[in-house]
Amino acid sequence: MLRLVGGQIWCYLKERYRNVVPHYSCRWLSSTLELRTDNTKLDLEQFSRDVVAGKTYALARAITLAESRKLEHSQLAAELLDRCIALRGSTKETFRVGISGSPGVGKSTFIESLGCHITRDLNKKVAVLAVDPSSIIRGGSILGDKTRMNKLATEPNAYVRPSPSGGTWGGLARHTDEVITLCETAGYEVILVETVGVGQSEAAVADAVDMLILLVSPGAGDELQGSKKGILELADIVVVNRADGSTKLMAAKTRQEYLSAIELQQPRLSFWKTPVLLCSCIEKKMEPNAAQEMSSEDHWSTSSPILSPVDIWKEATQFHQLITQNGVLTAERVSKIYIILRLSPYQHRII
Ligand SMILES: Nc1nc2c(ncn2[C@@H]2O[C@H](COP(=O)(O)OP(=O)(O)OP(=O)(O)O)[C@@H](O)[C@H]2O)c(=O)[nH]1
Ligand SMILES: [Mg+2]
Repeated sequence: MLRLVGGQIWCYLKERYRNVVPHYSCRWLSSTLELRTDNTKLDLEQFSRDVVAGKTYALARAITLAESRKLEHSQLAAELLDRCIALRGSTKETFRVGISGSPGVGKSTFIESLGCHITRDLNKKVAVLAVDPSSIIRGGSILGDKTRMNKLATEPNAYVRPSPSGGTWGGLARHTDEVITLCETAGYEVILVETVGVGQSEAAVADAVDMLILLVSPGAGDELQGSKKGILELADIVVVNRADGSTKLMAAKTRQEYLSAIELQQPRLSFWKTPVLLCSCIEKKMEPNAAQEMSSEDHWSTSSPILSPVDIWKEATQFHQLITQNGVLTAERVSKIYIILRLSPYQHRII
C-alpha cells in the first residue's frame, strides 16, 4: 500500500516540479520513497482474494501491475494472475468482444448503451477496456476514455478502465490478454475492448477477443479500396453507425457497399456470414414511414432496419452461442493462451 501511495506521490511531484527541482534532488527523493516503501511486502494471498471477490480497488491495482513496464511488477502480476486463476477455479462463461472503428465513429457511445443494457437488463457484470493511444513523449493516455462513459462508469456492475496502449504497434495495449483474464477472475462476464481503429490495430484486437464488431461511418465505403479492406475479413459484425438524421441515406448506401465487399471474400467461419447492420446510438428505432420514404428516395435496399446497440447485442449473442456450440470458442481461447505464453515477458511464471 505504502509503495503504491509513494509511487503516486512521486509521479505527481515529478510532473509538478519537472522544471524546478534539480535532477539530483529528484533522484534523492525517489530513493527515499523507495527505501520507505520497500519494507512493506505485498500480501499476494490477500490481494488475490480481493481481486476474485470482485473488489474494484484490488482489480484496478492488479491491472496497473500487469500494465507496468517494470520487470518486478510484471513478475508480481504474473504470480497474482496465477493465484487468481487458481482461486477462481472454473470461471463462468465469459464473452470477450472487441469494438473497433475510426476515431469519432461512435465506439464509446455504442459501448455505453450496450454496457448499460447488459448490466441493468441482463444483470451481468461488464468490464470495458478502452485502449487509448499513448503519447509517444510522456507515455500517458491521450483520450481518457473513462470520461466519455459517465453513465456506465457509475453502474455498480460495470468497470470502465482506459488503458494506455503503451506505444505498442497497432494500438493494442501490451497486456490486454492478461488484463482481460484478470477481469474475468474478478467475476466480469462480458469484456468489451474499445480500440481506436488506426490501420492494422483491429488485427491485434481480433486476436485478443472472441468477436470483433467493426463500426464504420456513413460514407466509409471509400475506405474499402485501401487499408481497411483487410479488416473486413476479421470483423464478425459490421455496423454502419450514425444511420440517423441527414446521414441515413448515406448509411444505407455504405451498408450496400460493405455487403458487396463481403460477398467477394471467403467467410472466416463456415457457419457465420458477417452481417452489415445499420445502427443509431441516438435514435431508438426507425419509424416505418421513414423507411418507406427512404426506399422511394433511394434504390439501396432498406431491408435492414435501423437498429439500436441493444438490437446488435442480440446478434452478438447469437454469434456467441454458435461459436460455443461449434467448439470454436474453446479452440480460439486455447490458441490465445499460447499467444500469451509466447509473448509474455514472464512466460515461465504462467507455465
Ligand atoms: N448522430 C449520431 N451521433 C453519434 C452516434 N454515435 C455517436 N455519436 C456522436 O459522435 C461523437 C463521437 O462519439 P464517440 O462515442 O466519442 O466516438 P469514438 O469512436 O469513441 O471516438 P474516439 O474514442 O475518439 O475514437 C459524439 O459526439 C457522439 O455523440 C450516432 O449513432 N448518431
Ligand atoms: Mg471512444
